[in-house]
Amino acid sequence: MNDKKLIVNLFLLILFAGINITSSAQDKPNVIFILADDLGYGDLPKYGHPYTKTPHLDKLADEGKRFTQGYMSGSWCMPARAALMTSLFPSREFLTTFVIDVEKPSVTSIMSDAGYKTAHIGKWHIGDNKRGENAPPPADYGIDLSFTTQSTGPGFTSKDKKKPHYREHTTTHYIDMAIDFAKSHKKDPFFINLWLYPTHSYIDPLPKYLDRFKDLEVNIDDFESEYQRDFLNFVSETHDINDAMRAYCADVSNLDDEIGRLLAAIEEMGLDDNTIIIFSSDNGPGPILNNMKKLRERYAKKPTLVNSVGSAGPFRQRKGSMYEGGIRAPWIIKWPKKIKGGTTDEETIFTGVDFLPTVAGLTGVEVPEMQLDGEDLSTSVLGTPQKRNKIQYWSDKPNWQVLRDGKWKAHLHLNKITLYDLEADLGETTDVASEHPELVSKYGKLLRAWKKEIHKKPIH
Ligand SMILES: [Ca+2]
Repeated sequence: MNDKKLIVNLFLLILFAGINITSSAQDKPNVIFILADDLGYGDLPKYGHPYTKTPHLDKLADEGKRFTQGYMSGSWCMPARAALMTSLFPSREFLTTFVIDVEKPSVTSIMSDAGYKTAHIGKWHIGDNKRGENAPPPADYGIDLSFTTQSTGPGFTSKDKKKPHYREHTTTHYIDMAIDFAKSHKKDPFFINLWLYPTHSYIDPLPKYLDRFKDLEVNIDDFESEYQRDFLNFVSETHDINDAMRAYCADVSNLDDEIGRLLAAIEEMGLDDNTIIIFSSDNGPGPILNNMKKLRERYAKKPTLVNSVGSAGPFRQRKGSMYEGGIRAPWIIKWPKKIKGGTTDEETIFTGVDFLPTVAGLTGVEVPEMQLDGEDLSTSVLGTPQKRNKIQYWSDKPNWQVLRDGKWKAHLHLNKITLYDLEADLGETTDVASEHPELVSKYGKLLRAWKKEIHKKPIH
């Protein structure tokens, strides 16, 4: 081979290698993970809400897959979000440090290492200087672009926060940023955490969304769940339930319209077919029902709090609880290229710690050697329901641990074991522990061992 031929061959080799890299990068699906805040399991029409209107999220479900046995791995913002990022139960470390360990892999660092362009836009709340000393900024977790609240990274100024309807305008701003990020990385695979504010209190809806619900008259009996009816009756004692529900529905509409705008932009860019869109919420609906007297006083003082009239669907309790109402979450996943639209998975138990390994599974990204409390459930996303291998645990408080194993949910609360059959009793109304001594013994051992393992250090 003469020199000229060698140069030509080398050139062709480099050219084809380049093409290969480009085509494999283009084959990699993009991922956009939209996380709502305090939106209840029962707050979308697809999950049974009688009044909210969410045409864009309905369409997402019609074109994707909806899970009905979905969870978060924490019952409030911080632990739930830490679990999504790390695939670790938050009570292992996070609930003592309030910072996710920057030395350990996170979903964003893993995606970044695999060649993805990564963004985190919206709430962070997994390490700031309020809770968690010297918390690293989001950029230290393999995130190329971050614009966040409750973090040590860039975000809105205190002047921005004083503007009218600041909270509502954050959503528009974040959606704009996500669209711009997708536009700038049309040719790269990208991963976006888009963690939006609605429907966390305080709600101050924009007039155009309130207008949509101005004629809504609430009939509390329209809610099938006795828990939700009891809660709405409690709110009605001090406030006009129509006003509260109109405001809440307006907030959900605002969220839905903005998500619609993002989905339309992704379609316009021609990225729809190979972009995985995931939607969920970080915990059950607010408020936390731990002290009704205090709550009544708080509502009287700050009436806008009353707008938190979200629904946990058929589940017991709300945000902050280890009952299902605190931890169940809607999960909707759309990926036109691979997922059959309009399907519902009612069997797979899908939790927050499964997010990292499942995203890796769906995108073909290798997970490094690391501790994982979740598992890759991509088979259930792409095909048929999947039986999980790992029992799922929760514990946001030292005196309350729970586990889910198949249809069974066991609680170790104040040193007592209770057992619920979630197949027969979604609302955890009937403790069947006395009928199943063998399960009480098995789960009691597991929960006590779990408690011992996670509470070597004091929690909170
Ligand atoms: Ca939350």
